[in-house]
Amino acid sequence: MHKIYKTYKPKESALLIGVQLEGTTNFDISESLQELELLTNTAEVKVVGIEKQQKDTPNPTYYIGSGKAKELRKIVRKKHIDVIIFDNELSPAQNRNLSKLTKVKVIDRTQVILDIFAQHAKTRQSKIQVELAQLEYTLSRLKRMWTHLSRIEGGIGFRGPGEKQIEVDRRKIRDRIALLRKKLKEIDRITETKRHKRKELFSVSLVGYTNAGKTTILNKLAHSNMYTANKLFATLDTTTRALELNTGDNVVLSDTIGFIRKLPTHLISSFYATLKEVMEADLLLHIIDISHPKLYEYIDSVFYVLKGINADKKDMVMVFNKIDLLPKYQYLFLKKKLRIDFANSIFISAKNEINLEKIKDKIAVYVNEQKKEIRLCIPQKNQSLVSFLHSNTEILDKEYYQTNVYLHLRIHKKLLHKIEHTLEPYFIE
Ligand SMILES: Nc1nc2c(ncn2[C@@H]2O[C@H](COP(=O)(O)OP(=O)(O)OP(=O)(O)O)[C@@H](O)[C@H]2O)c(=O)[nH]1
Ligand SMILES: [Mg+2]
Repeated sequence: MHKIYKTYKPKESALLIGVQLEGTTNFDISESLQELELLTNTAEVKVVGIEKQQKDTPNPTYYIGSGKAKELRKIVRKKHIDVIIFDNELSPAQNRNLSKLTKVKVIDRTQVILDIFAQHAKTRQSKIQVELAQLEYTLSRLKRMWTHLSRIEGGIGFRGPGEKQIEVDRRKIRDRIALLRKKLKEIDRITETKRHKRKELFSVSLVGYTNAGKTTILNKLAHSNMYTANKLFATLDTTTRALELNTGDNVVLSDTIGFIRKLPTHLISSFYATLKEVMEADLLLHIIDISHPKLYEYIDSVFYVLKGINADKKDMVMVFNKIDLLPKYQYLFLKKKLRIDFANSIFISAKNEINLEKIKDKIAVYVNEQKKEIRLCIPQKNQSLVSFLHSNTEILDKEYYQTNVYLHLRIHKKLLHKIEHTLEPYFIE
């Protein structure tokens, strides 16, 4: 049994706070707060107020100025706020001082994200990964002199092993982390065997900002029925489906967890196993919601996360999705600009099934690059090999002569590598 806490207090009321520090613009902070609001809603907590403050440097006691902190106390009472959510990262001391002053719990963006993950974790693997991320987060806070949060109970930010963690000492947390890592390794060993079986197939991974439409694309292309939602982090587990291209080639297509700005590092490291599919992919399809005003920043955040897992140099196709949401002329204008900025791009609507075939054709181009032409002379009596080659390679030419069959074919390099020893006696070029 995992300690992820699944029953939550729905409809807690939250007050969001963002501080505009030196070097950030008012637009940046508004945009970031808007996303925090979406995250908070996804965590099923109601946002009843948003406060902004401009400050050159954070106040050591409260992060915000002390006048503003007292003002918060009044707002909390007046609007019956249950939780204050900071867009900026507070030190444990600032957090404690603020919750003492306002008498409600104070959490930050990372905790909201961890909370959503706790709610969305369905499989054993993702549950362990979420618990691991929560513990790593707590441990890093403990290191920064967390004492305790008395009288503050449950709800957002304190789901999962939350309350218990605070009581147990660091040693226990470390032991638990070690145990979870071991469990993950075991699961990874099993999935690794499955992955190994698929290794000869070309693998394509869908990556992108959360809510861009990755799962919808997988469902449409591979005729599957995975959960999609207008929510952040609807998908936490990696799903893999077979996909047949128009050339007759089979590839594997996998969908995984979405990325977000300021994705907590604990999450990236905990979800390492889930992201393995991305790290080992032959091709990445980077899915972008073209209708989002901040699409360039979203693209940057995705590259940032990819870099963190060493996958930013892989072959990549930019897939701009949701073109149905843009007015025609805005779409045409944007498309022209995006084509200049990203040479390798396609424009689709997964929902309305526009240009989905282009994705398959694009994958086929990459698959073709990975193929090699070879010529073989095989004895006709080796029928099983000949028919295997017929169904798994592209036959360019075939000729029977005496007791042999001559084959000129195009074979995937991975498959060639795998069966090279079998073909060895028959190579003629
Ligand atoms: N209008 C429109 N909506 C779309 C399109 N593609 C996906 N959506 C919607 O966008 C929302 C998110 O889609 P998902 O497929 O769940 O997105 P995702 O990238 O898998 O998101 P996460 O798993 O949360 O990271 C859903 O409500 C979809 O119905 C599209 O082409 N047009
Ligand atoms: Mg998804």
